[in-house]
Amino acid sequence: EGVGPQEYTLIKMRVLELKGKLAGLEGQGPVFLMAATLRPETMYGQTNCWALPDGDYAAFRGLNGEVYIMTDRSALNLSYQDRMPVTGKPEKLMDLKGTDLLGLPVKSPRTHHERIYVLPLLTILTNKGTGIVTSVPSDAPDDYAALMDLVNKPKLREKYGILDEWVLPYKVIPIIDIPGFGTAAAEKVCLDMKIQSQNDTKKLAEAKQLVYLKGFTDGVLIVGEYAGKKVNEVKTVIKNEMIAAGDAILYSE
Ligand code: A2H
Repeated sequence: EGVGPQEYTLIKMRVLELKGKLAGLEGQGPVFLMAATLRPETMYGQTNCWALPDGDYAAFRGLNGEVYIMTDRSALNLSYQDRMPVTGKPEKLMDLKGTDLLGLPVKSPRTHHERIYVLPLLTILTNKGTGIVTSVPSDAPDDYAALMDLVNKPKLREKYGILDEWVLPYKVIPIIDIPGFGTAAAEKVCLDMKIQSQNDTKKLAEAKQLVYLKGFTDGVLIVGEYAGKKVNEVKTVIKNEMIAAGDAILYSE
């Protein structure tokens, strides 16, 4: 953990169908899950989005008549960063549990698939970021391990009411070449280290260290308009483009 604030990019994932409890948001404007990431340049490789089933979330009035879904804590922080209509007073439209979010189809910027689904990640901390996490199994060991849990364990899918078609068609998408690690570094490291599940936290911490550093210093994008460029040269450019396009906002804590 560093000293001083951490800056995240919040990726705005548009909810495509207001199902279940979210039907109550009909007519309130476009609804977005606000996923906190340190790696905005990896959005090309998203296969799904994560929420904590037991987590407490809520829908808030965002900027430009939009609706943001995130935790209370992150909404309050964001309002003090002048990225909510009223400073220090987020307007809550409804309370939500993570289970209300599971199975929602979302459209996410720079993502290969037109729709990806919200799936359960059990290791999400609600005191960090927004509690919503974007999943890039090619480059994030946590994401790879959690996706494999769902792919390989029908009982786990059943427990959370996750349909096969929300999970099984979504394969790892190679997006960054890291010399020595190949084009799906997180998958390689998880297989090499024989990581068995998302709960293998000790090994996952090591795996993350490995890929994260290497990916940033030596990684080369192999997809999108910056294919052939080094990650550390285009990360900020991609982040700023998404912000300018209204697809992302900054958030610090
Ligand atoms: B990263 P740090 Cl491709 N609980 O985004 C658990 N994990 C969370 C979280 C929460 N509340 N909020 C965000 N995160 C994840 C992409 C990514 C990330 C890649 C590679 C590495 C990576 C796609 N998932 O993070 O503790 C998010 O996953 C490696 C550190 O603030 C976010 O960035 O350092 C990262 O953890 C923030 O973790």
